[in-house]
Amino acid sequence: MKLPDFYEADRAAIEAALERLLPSENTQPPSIHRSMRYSVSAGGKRIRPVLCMEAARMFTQNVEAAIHAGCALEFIHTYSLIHDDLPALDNDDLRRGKPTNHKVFGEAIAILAGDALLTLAFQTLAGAPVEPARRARLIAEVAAAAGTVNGMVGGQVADLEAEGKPLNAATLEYIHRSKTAALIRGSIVAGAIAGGAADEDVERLRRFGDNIGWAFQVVDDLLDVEESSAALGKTAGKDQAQKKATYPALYGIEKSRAIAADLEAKAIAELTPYGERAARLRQICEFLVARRS
Ligand code: GRG
Repeated sequence: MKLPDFYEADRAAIEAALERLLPSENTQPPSIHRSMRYSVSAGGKRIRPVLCMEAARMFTQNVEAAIHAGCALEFIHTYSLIHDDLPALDNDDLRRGKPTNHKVFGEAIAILAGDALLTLAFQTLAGAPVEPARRARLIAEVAAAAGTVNGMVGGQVADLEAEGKPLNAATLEYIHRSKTAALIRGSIVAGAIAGGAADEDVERLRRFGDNIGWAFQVVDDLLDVEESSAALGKTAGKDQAQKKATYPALYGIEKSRAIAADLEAKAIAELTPYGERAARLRQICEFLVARRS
């Protein structure tokens, strides 16, 4: 589906900033910098940084700090994909339409590239051009989103431990809200903080982010069933093969679609007080739920 023009413009600003922030390929030791650049530049949708920028734009014209935060979030997201693809986790060969990082650089460098991207994320946040108190809040929010307490790593652990076991709704909800929604919610909250939002707005956007991030993973589950590996740029049909905890597995396709639509509606309802100011965030929601990859 065609992305709105503003999305492409945000994405171009993010690509340029990622390029500036990553050490060049010939910086010593070159192997790790090649490996980091390979996965970051393999062509993701850049959803997290675009959400971060657009959340900030609701409160300010100056989105420089949000671009820093967005790049940090994209570094963390990319680290999670590299590690998730490793033989010890999902053991996958294809990501973003290319061979996975460990297939190209070997497992040791792939592990270290993930570690290095996580570290670079916090270095990037520490350099965000925003007053120190907000910078500290950005660091805390992003760390929590990526961490173990209702965050990405906690969700990933629950996901691994649920494999092959009988499904239940509460565990499935915890996995999706932690593994995936936490970083999406964190991107939106970071954007609001970087943009100077009042506390009440930060909390409203947190609820928005939780619901749209959760919907995003329900849609991801549906795409794994409905789309081909070529369309997704990653191996399709793996969830069922690995007996993963997914919405289609527990509720079936139709009900899962209805759940995603309901979560999208709940997310969009949080934007009501902002009227036209939130038009772009609404458009991104539509794209996230209707996407085919
Ligand atoms: C710490 C050893 C270790 C591993 C970490 C935390 C983790 C492994 C993995 C994160 C879990 C994960 C991969 C969740 C899936 C989230 C998801 C739907 C990813 C795909 O996001 P898109 O569609 O991808 O935004 P692109 O490629 O477009 O950026």
